[in-house]
Amino acid sequence: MISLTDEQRLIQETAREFVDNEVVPKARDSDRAQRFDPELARRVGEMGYLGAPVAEEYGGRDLDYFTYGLIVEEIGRGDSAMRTVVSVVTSLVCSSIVRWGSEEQKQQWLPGLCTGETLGCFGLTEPDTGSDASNLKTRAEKVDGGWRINGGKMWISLGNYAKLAMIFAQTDPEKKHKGLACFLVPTDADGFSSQEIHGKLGLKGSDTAELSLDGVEVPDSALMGQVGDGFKIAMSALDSGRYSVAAGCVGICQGSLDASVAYAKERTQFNRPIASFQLVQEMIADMVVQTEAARGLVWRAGWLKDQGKPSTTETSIAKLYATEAAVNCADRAIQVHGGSGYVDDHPVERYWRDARVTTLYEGTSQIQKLIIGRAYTGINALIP
Ligand code: COS
Repeated sequence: MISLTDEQRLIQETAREFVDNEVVPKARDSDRAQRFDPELARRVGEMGYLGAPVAEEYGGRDLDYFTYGLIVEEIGRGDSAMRTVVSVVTSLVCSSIVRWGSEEQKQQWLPGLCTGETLGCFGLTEPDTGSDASNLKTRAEKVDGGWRINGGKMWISLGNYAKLAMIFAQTDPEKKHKGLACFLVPTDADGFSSQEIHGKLGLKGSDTAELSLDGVEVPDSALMGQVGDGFKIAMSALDSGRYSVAAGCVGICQGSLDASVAYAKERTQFNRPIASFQLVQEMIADMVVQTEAARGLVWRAGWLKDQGKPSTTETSIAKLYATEAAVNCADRAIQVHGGSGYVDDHPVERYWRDARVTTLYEGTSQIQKLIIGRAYTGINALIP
Protein backbone atom coordinates (compact mmCIF):
# COMPACT_ATOMS: atom_id res chain seq x y z
CA MET A 1 0.00 0.00 0.00
CA ILE A 2 1.46 3.34 -1.03
CA SER A 3 0.77 6.14 1.39
CA LEU A 4 1.88 9.75 1.37
CA THR A 5 4.14 11.12 4.06
CA ASP A 6 2.82 13.95 6.25
CA GLU A 7 4.99 16.38 4.29
CA GLN A 8 3.67 15.15 0.94
CA ARG A 9 0.11 15.40 2.19
CA LEU A 10 0.70 18.96 3.36
CA ILE A 11 2.26 19.94 0.03
CA GLN A 12 -0.65 18.32 -1.81
CA GLU A 13 -3.22 20.15 0.34
CA THR A 14 -1.44 23.48 -0.11
CA ALA A 15 -1.35 22.98 -3.88
CA ARG A 16 -5.04 22.03 -3.86
CA GLU A 17 -5.98 25.18 -1.97
CA PHE A 18 -3.83 27.36 -4.21
CA VAL A 19 -5.42 25.86 -7.30
CA ASP A 20 -8.97 26.20 -5.97
CA ASN A 21 -8.42 29.79 -4.82
CA GLU A 22 -6.25 31.21 -7.58
CA VAL A 23 -6.24 28.98 -10.67
CA VAL A 24 -9.79 27.60 -10.99
CA PRO A 25 -11.52 31.04 -10.75
CA LYS A 26 -9.53 32.32 -13.74
CA ALA A 27 -9.53 29.26 -15.99
CA ARG A 28 -12.80 29.88 -17.83
CA ASP A 29 -12.09 33.55 -18.51
CA SER A 30 -8.62 32.84 -19.89
CA ASP A 31 -10.07 30.08 -22.06
CA ARG A 32 -12.86 32.33 -23.34
CA ALA A 33 -10.51 35.24 -23.96
CA GLN A 34 -7.95 32.88 -25.54
CA ARG A 35 -5.39 34.68 -23.41
CA PHE A 36 -2.34 33.38 -21.63
CA ASP A 37 -2.17 34.80 -18.10
CA PRO A 38 1.49 35.65 -17.35
CA GLU A 39 0.63 37.06 -13.90
CA LEU A 40 -0.87 33.74 -12.85
CA ALA A 41 2.18 31.92 -14.21
CA ARG A 42 4.25 34.21 -12.02
CA ARG A 43 2.11 33.27 -8.99
CA VAL A 44 2.72 29.60 -9.78
CA GLY A 45 6.42 30.44 -9.70
CA GLU A 46 6.10 32.38 -6.44
CA MET A 47 4.51 29.31 -4.86
CA GLY A 48 7.68 27.43 -5.71
CA TYR A 49 5.96 25.10 -8.16
CA LEU A 50 8.17 25.92 -11.13
CA GLY A 51 11.32 25.00 -9.24
CA ALA A 52 9.84 22.07 -7.31
CA PRO A 53 12.46 19.43 -8.23
CA VAL A 54 15.36 21.92 -8.55
CA ALA A 55 18.02 22.19 -5.81
CA GLU A 56 17.61 25.05 -3.33
CA GLU A 57 20.99 26.54 -4.24
CA TYR A 58 19.53 27.40 -7.66
CA GLY A 59 16.26 28.75 -6.28
CA GLY A 60 14.27 25.53 -6.32
CA ARG A 61 12.49 23.59 -3.55
CA ASP A 62 14.53 20.42 -3.78
CA LEU A 63 11.43 18.18 -3.77
CA ASP A 64 11.48 14.64 -5.09
CA TYR A 65 9.78 13.76 -8.37
CA PHE A 66 6.95 11.91 -6.67
CA THR A 67 5.96 15.03 -4.70
CA TYR A 68 6.41 17.21 -7.79
CA GLY A 69 3.87 14.91 -9.52
CA LEU A 70 1.35 15.54 -6.72
CA ILE A 71 1.61 19.28 -7.34
CA VAL A 72 1.30 18.88 -11.11
CA GLU A 73 -1.83 16.77 -10.69
CA GLU A 74 -3.50 19.57 -8.72
CA ILE A 75 -2.54 22.22 -11.26
CA GLY A 76 -3.75 19.95 -14.07
CA ARG A 77 -7.11 19.63 -12.33
CA GLY A 78 -7.38 23.41 -12.20
CA ASP A 79 -6.20 24.46 -15.62
CA SER A 80 -4.14 22.62 -18.21
CA ALA A 81 -2.90 25.96 -19.54
CA MET A 82 -1.10 26.52 -16.22
CA ARG A 83 -0.03 22.87 -16.05
CA THR A 84 1.58 23.43 -19.44
CA VAL A 85 3.68 26.22 -17.91
CA VAL A 86 4.95 23.76 -15.31
CA SER A 87 5.56 21.01 -17.86
CA VAL A 88 7.57 23.31 -20.09
CA VAL A 89 9.45 25.45 -17.58
CA THR A 90 10.12 22.82 -14.94
CA SER A 91 10.14 19.46 -16.69
CA LEU A 92 11.50 20.32 -20.11
CA VAL A 93 13.71 23.34 -19.45
CA CYS A 94 14.83 23.30 -15.78
CA SER A 95 15.35 19.55 -15.60
CA SER A 96 17.51 19.68 -18.74
CA ILE A 97 19.64 22.50 -17.38
CA VAL A 98 20.01 20.66 -14.06
CA ARG A 99 21.15 17.51 -15.82
CA TRP A 100 23.13 18.86 -18.78
CA GLY A 101 23.96 22.49 -18.03
CA SER A 102 27.34 23.88 -16.96
CA GLU A 103 27.63 25.54 -13.55
CA GLU A 104 27.56 28.91 -15.29
CA GLN A 105 24.40 28.02 -17.22
CA LYS A 106 22.71 26.79 -14.04
CA GLN A 107 23.50 30.01 -12.21
CA GLN A 108 22.50 32.15 -15.16
CA TRP A 109 19.09 30.61 -15.85
CA LEU A 110 17.72 28.46 -13.03
CA PRO A 111 16.94 31.09 -10.36
CA GLY A 112 14.79 33.15 -12.76
CA LEU A 113 13.05 30.07 -14.16
CA CYS A 114 12.26 28.75 -10.67
CA THR A 115 10.51 31.95 -9.58
CA GLY A 116 8.67 32.41 -12.86
CA GLU A 117 10.44 35.70 -13.49
CA THR A 118 11.91 34.11 -16.60
CA LEU A 119 9.80 31.77 -18.71
CA GLY A 120 11.52 29.21 -20.89
CA CYS A 121 10.41 27.27 -23.95
CA PHE A 122 11.49 24.02 -25.59
CA GLY A 123 12.32 24.25 -29.28
CA LEU A 124 12.48 20.74 -30.67
CA THR A 125 9.48 20.33 -32.99
CA GLU A 126 9.56 21.87 -36.47
CA PRO A 127 6.96 22.27 -39.21
CA ASP A 128 8.23 19.05 -40.87
CA THR A 129 9.59 17.31 -37.76
CA GLY A 130 7.32 15.87 -35.09
CA SER A 131 7.61 12.19 -34.14
CA ASP A 132 10.84 11.82 -36.13
CA ALA A 133 12.56 14.11 -33.66
CA SER A 134 16.14 13.56 -34.83
CA ASN A 135 15.39 14.75 -38.35
CA LEU A 136 15.79 18.47 -37.71
CA LYS A 137 16.12 21.06 -40.45
CA THR A 138 17.32 23.81 -38.12
CA ARG A 139 21.05 24.21 -38.66
CA ALA A 140 23.81 25.41 -36.32
CA GLU A 141 26.99 26.47 -38.02
CA LYS A 142 30.25 27.09 -36.18
CA VAL A 143 31.51 30.68 -36.34
CA ASP A 144 34.33 32.40 -34.55
CA GLY A 145 33.62 32.21 -30.80
CA GLY A 146 30.14 30.77 -31.18
CA TRP A 147 27.38 29.45 -33.40
CA ARG A 148 25.00 30.81 -36.03
CA ILE A 149 21.54 29.20 -36.02
CA ASN A 150 19.01 29.20 -38.87
CA GLY A 151 15.65 27.48 -38.89
CA GLY A 152 12.12 27.38 -37.59
CA LYS A 153 10.27 25.73 -34.72
CA MET A 154 6.57 24.87 -34.49
CA TRP A 155 3.92 24.35 -31.77
CA ILE A 156 6.17 25.86 -29.12
CA SER A 157 4.35 26.42 -25.83
CA LEU A 158 5.23 29.80 -24.22
CA GLY A 159 7.23 30.74 -27.30
CA ASN A 160 5.89 34.31 -27.33
CA TYR A 161 6.58 34.92 -23.64
CA ALA A 162 9.80 32.98 -23.02
CA LYS A 163 13.03 34.84 -22.39
CA LEU A 164 14.99 31.65 -22.89
CA ALA A 165 14.57 29.12 -25.68
CA MET A 166 16.16 25.69 -25.68
CA ILE A 167 16.88 25.26 -29.36
CA PHE A 168 17.83 21.94 -30.91
CA ALA A 169 19.76 22.15 -34.15
CA GLN A 170 21.74 19.95 -36.52
CA THR A 171 25.46 20.67 -36.77
CA ASP A 172 26.32 17.94 -39.29
CA PRO A 173 23.48 16.23 -41.19
CA GLU A 174 25.66 13.24 -42.08
CA LYS A 175 25.91 12.34 -38.40
CA LYS A 176 22.10 12.19 -38.09
CA HIS A 177 21.02 12.20 -34.43
CA LYS A 178 24.65 12.25 -33.28
CA GLY A 179 25.09 15.65 -34.96
CA LEU A 180 22.38 17.38 -32.92
CA ALA A 181 23.23 20.09 -30.41
CA CYS A 182 21.17 22.03 -27.88
CA PHE A 183 21.59 25.78 -27.34
CA LEU A 184 20.30 28.07 -24.62
CA VAL A 185 19.19 31.00 -26.72
CA PRO A 186 18.00 34.32 -25.24
CA THR A 187 14.87 35.21 -27.17
CA ASP A 188 15.92 38.85 -27.51
CA ALA A 189 18.86 37.79 -29.70
CA ASP A 190 19.00 39.44 -33.13
CA GLY A 191 17.22 37.29 -35.72
CA PHE A 192 14.94 35.54 -33.21
CA SER A 193 11.22 36.08 -33.67
CA SER A 194 7.98 34.43 -32.67
CA GLN A 195 4.43 34.38 -33.91
CA GLU A 196 1.28 33.31 -32.11
CA ILE A 197 -0.60 30.26 -33.40
CA HIS A 198 -4.37 30.79 -33.44
CA GLY A 199 -7.37 28.52 -33.88
CA LYS A 200 -6.50 25.75 -31.41
CA LEU A 201 -9.20 23.29 -30.30
CA GLY A 202 -8.15 23.59 -26.66
CA LEU A 203 -5.44 24.96 -24.40
CA LYS A 204 -6.74 28.35 -25.40
CA GLY A 205 -5.35 29.87 -22.21
CA SER A 206 -1.90 28.69 -23.16
CA ASP A 207 0.51 30.49 -25.45
CA THR A 208 1.57 28.57 -28.55
CA ALA A 209 4.10 29.93 -31.02
CA GLU A 210 5.96 29.41 -34.21
CA LEU A 211 9.61 30.45 -33.83
CA SER A 212 11.93 31.72 -36.48
CA LEU A 213 15.72 31.85 -36.13
CA ASP A 214 17.27 33.87 -38.87
CA GLY A 215 21.04 33.88 -38.46
CA VAL A 216 20.82 34.00 -34.65
CA GLU A 217 24.34 34.16 -33.20
CA VAL A 218 25.11 32.76 -29.76
CA PRO A 219 28.45 32.42 -27.96
CA ASP A 220 30.09 29.03 -27.31
CA SER A 221 28.82 29.29 -23.73
CA ALA A 222 25.24 28.87 -25.01
CA LEU A 223 25.91 25.28 -26.07
CA MET A 224 24.48 22.86 -23.49
CA GLY A 225 26.44 19.64 -23.11
CA GLN A 226 28.58 18.68 -26.07
CA VAL A 227 27.92 18.84 -29.79
CA GLY A 228 26.18 15.52 -30.45
CA ASP A 229 24.38 15.44 -27.08
CA GLY A 230 21.29 17.17 -28.50
CA PHE A 231 19.17 14.09 -29.08
CA LYS A 232 19.90 12.64 -25.65
CA ILE A 233 19.10 15.98 -24.06
CA ALA A 234 15.78 16.05 -25.92
CA MET A 235 14.90 12.48 -24.94
CA SER A 236 15.85 12.94 -21.29
CA ALA A 237 13.82 16.17 -21.21
CA LEU A 238 10.86 14.24 -22.57
CA ASP A 239 11.28 11.63 -19.83
CA SER A 240 10.47 14.43 -17.43
CA GLY A 241 8.00 16.25 -19.68
CA ARG A 242 5.91 13.14 -20.31
CA TYR A 243 5.77 12.47 -16.59
CA SER A 244 4.37 15.94 -15.96
CA VAL A 245 1.80 15.62 -18.76
CA ALA A 246 0.69 12.30 -17.29
CA ALA A 247 0.42 13.79 -13.80
CA GLY A 248 -1.59 16.74 -15.16
CA CYS A 249 -3.91 14.30 -16.91
CA VAL A 250 -4.59 12.51 -13.63
CA GLY A 251 -5.83 15.93 -12.51
CA ILE A 252 -8.18 16.12 -15.51
CA CYS A 253 -9.49 12.63 -14.69
CA GLN A 254 -10.07 13.60 -11.06
CA GLY A 255 -11.68 16.89 -12.02
CA SER A 256 -13.99 15.12 -14.47
CA LEU A 257 -14.96 12.62 -11.79
CA ASP A 258 -15.53 15.24 -9.08
CA ALA A 259 -17.68 17.38 -11.38
CA SER A 260 -19.68 14.36 -12.52
CA VAL A 261 -20.40 13.05 -9.02
CA ALA A 262 -21.51 16.49 -7.86
CA TYR A 263 -23.72 17.06 -10.90
CA ALA A 264 -25.22 13.57 -10.89
CA LYS A 265 -26.29 13.93 -7.25
CA GLU A 266 -27.81 17.33 -7.80
CA ARG A 267 -29.54 16.84 -11.16
CA THR A 268 -32.91 15.08 -11.00
CA GLN A 269 -34.83 13.33 -13.76
CA PHE A 270 -37.81 11.02 -13.38
CA ASN A 271 -38.03 12.44 -9.82
CA ARG A 272 -34.68 10.95 -8.81
CA PRO A 273 -31.10 12.20 -8.84
CA ILE A 274 -29.48 10.90 -12.00
CA ALA A 275 -26.72 9.42 -9.79
CA SER A 276 -29.24 6.75 -8.85
CA PHE A 277 -29.42 5.41 -12.41
CA GLN A 278 -27.26 2.40 -13.15
CA LEU A 279 -26.04 3.68 -16.50
CA VAL A 280 -24.84 6.92 -14.89
CA GLN A 281 -23.09 4.97 -12.15
CA GLU A 282 -21.42 2.89 -14.81
CA MET A 283 -19.88 6.03 -16.31
CA ILE A 284 -18.79 7.21 -12.87
CA ALA A 285 -17.28 3.82 -12.04
CA ASP A 286 -15.32 3.87 -15.31
CA MET A 287 -13.95 7.30 -14.39
CA VAL A 288 -13.00 6.11 -10.90
CA VAL A 289 -11.11 3.10 -12.25
CA GLN A 290 -9.28 5.09 -14.92
CA THR A 291 -8.37 7.87 -12.50
CA GLU A 292 -6.97 5.44 -9.93
CA ALA A 293 -5.09 3.41 -12.55
CA ALA A 294 -3.57 6.52 -14.13
CA ARG A 295 -2.50 7.85 -10.75
CA GLY A 296 -0.91 4.53 -9.84
CA LEU A 297 1.13 4.51 -13.05
CA VAL A 298 2.25 8.11 -12.50
CA TRP A 299 3.24 7.36 -8.91
CA ARG A 300 5.25 4.35 -10.06
CA ALA A 301 7.11 6.43 -12.66
CA GLY A 302 7.81 9.13 -10.06
CA TRP A 303 9.04 6.57 -7.55
CA LEU A 304 11.42 5.06 -10.12
CA LYS A 305 12.81 8.49 -10.95
CA ASP A 306 13.42 9.17 -7.26
CA GLN A 307 15.23 5.84 -6.92
CA GLY A 308 17.45 6.79 -9.87
CA LYS A 309 16.21 3.71 -11.75
CA PRO A 310 15.47 3.62 -15.50
CA SER A 311 11.99 4.96 -16.05
CA THR A 312 11.65 5.74 -19.75
CA THR A 313 9.32 2.82 -20.47
CA GLU A 314 7.28 3.29 -17.30
CA THR A 315 6.97 7.00 -18.09
CA SER A 316 5.67 6.16 -21.56
CA ILE A 317 3.18 3.71 -20.00
CA ALA A 318 1.98 6.41 -17.59
CA LYS A 319 1.82 9.05 -20.32
CA LEU A 320 -0.05 6.79 -22.73
CA TYR A 321 -2.59 5.62 -20.18
CA ALA A 322 -3.16 8.89 -18.35
CA THR A 323 -3.60 10.99 -21.49
CA GLU A 324 -6.05 8.57 -23.09
CA ALA A 325 -7.84 8.27 -19.73
CA ALA A 326 -8.13 12.06 -19.49
CA VAL A 327 -9.74 12.29 -22.93
CA ASN A 328 -12.08 9.46 -21.99
CA CYS A 329 -13.00 10.74 -18.52
CA ALA A 330 -13.67 14.24 -19.85
CA ASP A 331 -15.82 12.76 -22.60
CA ARG A 332 -17.80 10.66 -20.08
CA ALA A 333 -18.11 13.70 -17.82
CA ILE A 334 -19.77 15.64 -20.65
CA GLN A 335 -22.13 12.70 -21.10
CA VAL A 336 -23.08 12.74 -17.41
CA HIS A 337 -23.68 16.50 -17.59
CA GLY A 338 -25.84 16.24 -20.71
CA GLY A 339 -26.51 19.59 -22.41
CA SER A 340 -25.00 21.43 -19.41
CA GLY A 341 -21.68 19.77 -20.15
CA TYR A 342 -21.61 21.18 -23.63
CA VAL A 343 -21.21 24.79 -22.45
CA ASP A 344 -18.57 26.26 -20.19
CA ASP A 345 -20.69 26.74 -17.04
CA HIS A 346 -19.01 23.50 -15.98
CA PRO A 347 -15.33 22.73 -16.53
CA VAL A 348 -15.87 19.44 -18.36
CA GLU A 349 -15.99 20.66 -21.97
CA ARG A 350 -12.73 22.57 -21.35
CA TYR A 351 -11.22 19.45 -19.80
CA TRP A 352 -12.11 17.55 -22.96
CA ARG A 353 -10.72 20.19 -25.33
CA ASP A 354 -7.56 20.60 -23.23
CA ALA A 355 -7.03 16.86 -22.81
CA ARG A 356 -7.20 16.24 -26.52
CA VAL A 357 -3.73 17.61 -27.25
CA THR A 358 -2.09 15.47 -24.59
CA THR A 359 -2.26 12.32 -26.72
CA LEU A 360 -0.43 14.29 -29.41
CA TYR A 361 2.29 16.37 -27.79
CA GLU A 362 5.41 15.19 -26.02
CA GLY A 363 5.12 12.04 -28.13
CA THR A 364 1.85 10.75 -29.60
CA SER A 365 0.10 7.72 -28.11
CA GLN A 366 1.43 5.76 -31.09
CA ILE A 367 5.04 6.75 -30.28
CA GLN A 368 4.52 5.71 -26.64
CA LYS A 369 3.19 2.32 -27.80
CA LEU A 370 6.22 1.81 -30.02
CA ILE A 371 8.58 2.70 -27.16
CA ILE A 372 6.75 0.24 -24.88
CA GLY A 373 6.60 -2.44 -27.59
CA ARG A 374 10.31 -2.11 -28.31
CA ALA A 375 11.17 -2.36 -24.62
CA TYR A 376 9.13 -5.52 -24.14
CA THR A 377 10.03 -7.33 -27.39
CA GLY A 378 13.53 -6.04 -27.98
CA ILE A 379 12.48 -5.39 -31.58
CA ASN A 380 12.54 -1.88 -33.01
CA ALA A 381 9.30 -1.34 -34.91
CA LEU A 382 9.91 2.41 -35.14
CA ILE A 383 11.71 2.20 -38.45
CA PRO A 384 10.00 -0.25 -40.84
N1 COS B 1 17.38 9.53 -22.25
C1 COS B 1 18.65 9.71 -22.70
N2 COS B 1 19.07 9.22 -23.89
C2 COS B 1 18.16 8.56 -24.64
C3 COS B 1 16.84 8.34 -24.23
C4 COS B 1 16.46 8.86 -22.97
N3 COS B 1 15.21 8.70 -22.52
N4 COS B 1 16.19 7.65 -25.18
C5 COS B 1 17.06 7.42 -26.17
N5 COS B 1 18.26 7.97 -25.84
C6 COS B 1 19.49 7.90 -26.61
C7 COS B 1 19.83 6.45 -26.90
O1 COS B 1 20.61 5.91 -25.86
C8 COS B 1 20.60 6.54 -28.19
O2 COS B 1 21.95 6.91 -27.89
P1 COS B 1 23.16 6.43 -28.83
O3 COS B 1 23.00 7.07 -30.13
O4 COS B 1 24.39 6.89 -28.09
O5 COS B 1 23.05 4.93 -28.91
C9 COS B 1 19.94 7.71 -28.91
O6 COS B 1 19.29 8.50 -27.90
C10 COS B 1 18.95 7.26 -29.96
O7 COS B 1 17.91 6.57 -29.28
P2 COS B 1 16.84 5.68 -29.99
O8 COS B 1 17.54 4.62 -30.81
O9 COS B 1 15.86 5.21 -28.97
O10 COS B 1 16.13 6.66 -30.98
P3 COS B 1 15.06 6.30 -32.04
O11 COS B 1 15.35 7.18 -33.18
O12 COS B 1 14.91 4.85 -32.28
O13 COS B 1 13.65 6.65 -31.37
C11 COS B 1 11.89 8.08 -30.74
C12 COS B 1 13.36 7.86 -31.01
C13 COS B 1 10.93 7.82 -31.88
C14 COS B 1 11.47 7.30 -29.52
C15 COS B 1 11.95 9.55 -30.48
O14 COS B 1 12.33 10.22 -31.66
C16 COS B 1 10.71 10.13 -29.94
O15 COS B 1 10.45 10.06 -28.74
N6 COS B 1 9.91 10.79 -30.82
C17 COS B 1 8.83 11.56 -30.39
C18 COS B 1 9.30 12.96 -30.21
C19 COS B 1 8.40 13.74 -29.40
O16 COS B 1 7.99 13.34 -28.32
N7 COS B 1 8.09 14.93 -29.88
C20 COS B 1 7.32 15.86 -29.19
C21 COS B 1 8.22 16.98 -28.85
S1 COS B 1 7.74 17.99 -27.69
S2 COS B 1 6.59 18.73 -27.11
